[in-house]
Amino acid sequence: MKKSALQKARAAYQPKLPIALTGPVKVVEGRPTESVADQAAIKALFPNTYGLPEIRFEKNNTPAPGKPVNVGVILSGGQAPGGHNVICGIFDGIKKIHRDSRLFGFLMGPQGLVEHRYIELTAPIIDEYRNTGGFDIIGSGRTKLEKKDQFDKGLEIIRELGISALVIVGGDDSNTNAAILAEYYKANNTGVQVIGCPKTIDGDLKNDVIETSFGFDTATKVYSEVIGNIQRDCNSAKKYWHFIKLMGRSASHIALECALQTQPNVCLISEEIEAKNMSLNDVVAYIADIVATRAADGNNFGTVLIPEGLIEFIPEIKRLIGELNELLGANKEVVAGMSADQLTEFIFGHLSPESIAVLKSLPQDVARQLMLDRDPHGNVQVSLIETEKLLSGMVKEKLQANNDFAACGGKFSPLHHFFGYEGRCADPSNFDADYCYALGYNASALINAGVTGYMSSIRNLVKPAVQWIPGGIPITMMMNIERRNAEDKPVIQKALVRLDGAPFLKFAEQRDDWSHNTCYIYPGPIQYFGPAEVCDQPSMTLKYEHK
Ligand code: FBP
Repeated sequence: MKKSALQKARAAYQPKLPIALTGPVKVVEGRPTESVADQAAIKALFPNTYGLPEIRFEKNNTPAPGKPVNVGVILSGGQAPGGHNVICGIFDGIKKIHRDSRLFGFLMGPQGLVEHRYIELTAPIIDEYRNTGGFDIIGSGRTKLEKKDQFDKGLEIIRELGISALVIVGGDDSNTNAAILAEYYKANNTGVQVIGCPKTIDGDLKNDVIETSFGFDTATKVYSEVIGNIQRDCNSAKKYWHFIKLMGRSASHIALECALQTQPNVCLISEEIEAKNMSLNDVVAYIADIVATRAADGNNFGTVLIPEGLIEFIPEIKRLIGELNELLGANKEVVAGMSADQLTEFIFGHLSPESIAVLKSLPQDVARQLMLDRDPHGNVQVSLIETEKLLSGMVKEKLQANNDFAACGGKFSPLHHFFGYEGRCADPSNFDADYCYALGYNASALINAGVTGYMSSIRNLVKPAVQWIPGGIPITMMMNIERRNAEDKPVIQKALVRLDGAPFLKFAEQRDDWSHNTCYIYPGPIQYFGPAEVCDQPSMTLKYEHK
């Protein structure tokens, strides 16, 4: 693989490890845990992996000789910067335990395990990928690992390769599946451990014990750089309104973090819109009002950040999606072979009159996406819905009906952007490079400790990396029961933006100033080499949450 000069220099970067992981470790067990909600139901579903204690690793001065271990790794779901370093960390960790340990990578996500497609990850391969972005070392996929025949098929190759532990690197859905797999392998006395790693740029896999998922830091820094560049352009020409949709699925963490980094004129937070019960019209009126006020001050330009999941949080659309999920989930067999037209007719024949009215009020392509496009986990594919165009079109209509806007010579020229894929495979920031390497290295310590059903956890992340605290969290501890596709399912609770949390409150106290005055910040590109205050800073979300 040909490398750029930066990549060559970057390959030599040695990620920092928490001090506790720099030598042999001892396991310190905490108290038994409970799931975040629905304790009885989760306990009944996970009789072998429920209630396990949290684990912390401390430095051990008496090294214990390790045995060789064969480990399998799977990258699951959307790409996130730093995934390669998780794999490098696992590799270095198991080699440290014993030099004859081996690492196998299953290709293109969980399906690789089921279909027995894999490669052995040897030192020359690993060295090619240190500190690089992307998941291309083994590829990723969104297959849902949830059925007994998939688990049994996986076990065949696990046995053939002498694998005793599997590391699943994924978001909330993939780690939910990791917990189910861990329970199944434990219940059947297979001796195969399953360890999860918290990945997703969306930042929604976090809680009291997992401070952040990896990839969020780099992705938001990449988007903030580009938003900053747009704002500088916008402030130079003073003629466009930029509507910028940002990835992040349901949660608005990415939009909020980018707003804190760049201070745009408008940033919508889906969770707030739902809490205030704002209709689509209310949201449009809010933006149009800011556009008109800025126009009255002679500022016919600005920036609007839109979280990609916004549409799901507008109460009338949320109700519609809920009804669609129930309807399609309860009629899986009936709708299975239907053409798009037949399905549309079926849906219109069964929805409530209110939801039909909402569906009809939406542009045709948006209505179609809500009805027909779902990912394998049943999620609406919000990244495909052009909310930025929907909103700017409606804002334009509202402004045309506003005489004051015309009277002050207001012009409204919107431009549209969607930032998502641009940031998911960027070379990891120093934070993500260190965090991911530590997560992987720590996963090898969990394997060596003989546990299963745990998520690799590194805490104290606002401190320098050497002070980070490594350990493991039972995945069942993060679970509750939720309605998915017309069924009650055990799932890891998704972390949405908390309206009483420090990052949102910080934003809320400043946003009026940002709307009416022009207070843009231009963060510039990620710096990999240089002073720690420029290169080694965690996200603002993490700083405010753990101050
Ligand atoms: P994960 O939750 O699997 O990490 O994926 C996150 C994400 O990047 C979302 O922000 C986005 O909505 C989705 O993936 C896009 O999916 P795809 O890569 O399948 O287009």
